[in-house]
Amino acid sequence: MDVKAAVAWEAGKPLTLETVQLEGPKEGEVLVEIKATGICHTDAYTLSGDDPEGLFPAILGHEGAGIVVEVGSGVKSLKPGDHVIPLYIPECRQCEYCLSFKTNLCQAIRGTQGKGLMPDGSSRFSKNGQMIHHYMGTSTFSNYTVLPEIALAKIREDAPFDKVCYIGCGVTTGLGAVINTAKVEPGANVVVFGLGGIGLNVIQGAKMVGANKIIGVDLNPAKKQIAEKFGMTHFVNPKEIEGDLVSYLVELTQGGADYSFECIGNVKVMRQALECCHKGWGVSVIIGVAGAGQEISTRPFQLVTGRVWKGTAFGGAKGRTDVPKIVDWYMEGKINIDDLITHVMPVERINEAFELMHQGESIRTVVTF
Ligand code: NAD
Ligand code: AHE
Ligand code: ZN
Repeated sequence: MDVKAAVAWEAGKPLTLETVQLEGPKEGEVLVEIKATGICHTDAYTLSGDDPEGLFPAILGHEGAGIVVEVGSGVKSLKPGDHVIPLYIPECRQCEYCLSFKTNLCQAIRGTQGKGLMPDGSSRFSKNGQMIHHYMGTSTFSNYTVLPEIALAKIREDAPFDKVCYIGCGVTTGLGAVINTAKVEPGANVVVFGLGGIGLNVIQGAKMVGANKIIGVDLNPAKKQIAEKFGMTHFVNPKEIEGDLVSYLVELTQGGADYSFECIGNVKVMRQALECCHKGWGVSVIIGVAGAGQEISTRPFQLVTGRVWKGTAFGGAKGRTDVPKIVDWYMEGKINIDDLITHVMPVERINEAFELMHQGESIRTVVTF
């Protein structure tokens, strides 16, 4: 069928809105009509050319929500009409990783997904016979997309697509980093580096679990007001600090953060995030994604003296199990998504959405089809 998609033809170039061809679902696959999708910094990262797994041409996008249109043979858990959120980390419930109950990193289809292909090794997208890659197994910058059944979370039908699409990445990543990965306890002091679409959800999660000091660090002073609304107790702009930022944060937390989160993708900041943690027990969680060739470093002494460096993907959430619950939290008013979606626009204006992110003017932009 012909579908409407924003295509990334090459790194560093704007997306172009095109009519492309999409093949129907094969065995174990599902055709989904995407109703809305958020723009995450990871989409911009891959488009920039910094992603070592970045492939072109591709249809980017991994923060969507939509409706099942058709299912391929063998699909049991979904039917046409079901409302779904695509998962860039699937949950097969069968692989060694899923069965370990130690990680959310289901590996059932990771190999082909990283090559921009469906599990059978081919792409469903093309333009006049030229193959176009899938992205993160989701390709939500298209009004229709095909996904494996194991990469779809079924959600309640009264949830608005243009809000809950954000649960497909940013909301779950931020809340999950606090709840699943760090397991922040009531009374803990928390430092969050980067108050964008992810960091503000870390703040929301820290407030939810009863953290004491919730310190936000960002170069953009405009982030202070919104972060306070979500529970930040102290704002630190590194440009306004005299002297060393790490020492400043250790003093502000009277000994160091119990938990810190890097939500930027800057390896220098990752080091600061580790080193501002409390001696003996502080845990620093890396969420930000850094470009090809970038490496983190610190003195081993930082770890010898009890600080712990961890990372998290999709907040440690198991998508088919956890995403429907987070949708319920939103529908029950337990979490705030609406105030983080600062812009909504038709897909025709998708390049403007990237621009707003780069200018620091949006938290999340959602594009609709
Ligand atoms: P964003 O652009 O919305 O937010 C980034 C924020 O960092 C902005 O507020 C910016 O002002 C601030 N910032 C930039 N440089 C800074 C510095 N040196 N010091 C302090 N603040 C600084 O991005 P986002 O969508 O929130 O994504 C954040 C990061 O998380 C990206 O690297 C993204 O790729 C990554 N990410 C990872 C996962 C995961 O599963 N691990 C999921 C989603 C996003
Ligand atoms: N191809 C990138 C990987 C980037 C990355 O770490 N992605 C996260 C999700 S970011 C969502 O906004 C992730 O899920 N990682 C686990 C995985 O298996 O990719 C690179 O840098 O190589
Ligand atoms: Zn994302």
